[in-house]
Amino acid sequence: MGRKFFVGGNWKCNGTIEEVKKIVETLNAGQVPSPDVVEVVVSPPFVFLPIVKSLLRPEFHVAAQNCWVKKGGAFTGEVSAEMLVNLDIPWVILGHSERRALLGESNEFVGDKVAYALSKGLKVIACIGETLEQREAGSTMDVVATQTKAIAERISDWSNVVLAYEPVWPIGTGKVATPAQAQEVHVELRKWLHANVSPEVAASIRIIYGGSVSGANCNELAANPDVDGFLVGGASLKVMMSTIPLGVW
Ligand code: G2H
Repeated sequence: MGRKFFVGGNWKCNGTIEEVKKIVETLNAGQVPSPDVVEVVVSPPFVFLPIVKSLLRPEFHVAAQNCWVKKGGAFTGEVSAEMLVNLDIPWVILGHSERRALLGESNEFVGDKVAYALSKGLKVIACIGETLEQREAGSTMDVVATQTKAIAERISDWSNVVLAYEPVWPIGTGKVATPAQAQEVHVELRKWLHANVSPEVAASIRIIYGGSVSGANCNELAANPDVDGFLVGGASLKVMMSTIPLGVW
């Protein structure tokens, strides 16, 4: 069976209740193919998850942008996987480069988070990607393989994981990776998974691209056979998701 196209909107730390309602309204009015063809998931900040979930059309789903690495308790400021499950939030984004860079989340910590979230029944959008220095040093594949390995060492079932390849240098910069650059890394990631996890996982896992995706570049990116969707940041706030889908499916 083919891999279902996945479009995620990562709203990051943005929005007011009024803005969030407006985005949801536009999304709900969008012309989107059946959920059998495309999966749409939006990721508002924690505080807006319940309202977005309650207002969003039922075939669209929500994702948290993070969760704690283990069972909740005395961890001030954190939100546990159990809480997300309790609120019926099906997805969580883990390992985003902004958290890796700004909050010092290591590969191992992200791997632990992915394993714990999956063990609680959440589906995970696991982010990986290299910095500009790493790309220029020719170590892109080493970096993303090491990040993926830290996850692979901790989980055995990949069926609830979407891998988001998000090179750091095009994030929020408008400097999108070329379709060929995205395809190249996605292919290498599939080869890595084939050799180190299993041929089945390599063939079935959705590898999506993130980093300045917009209405202007999504068609070209999506034309690559190994690009199974997008994680869209800035442009999803401009309600681009109501137009992206029309281009890519
Ligand atoms: C990468 C992406 C969404 P943007 O962070 O995760 O954001 O599309 O703004 O580069």
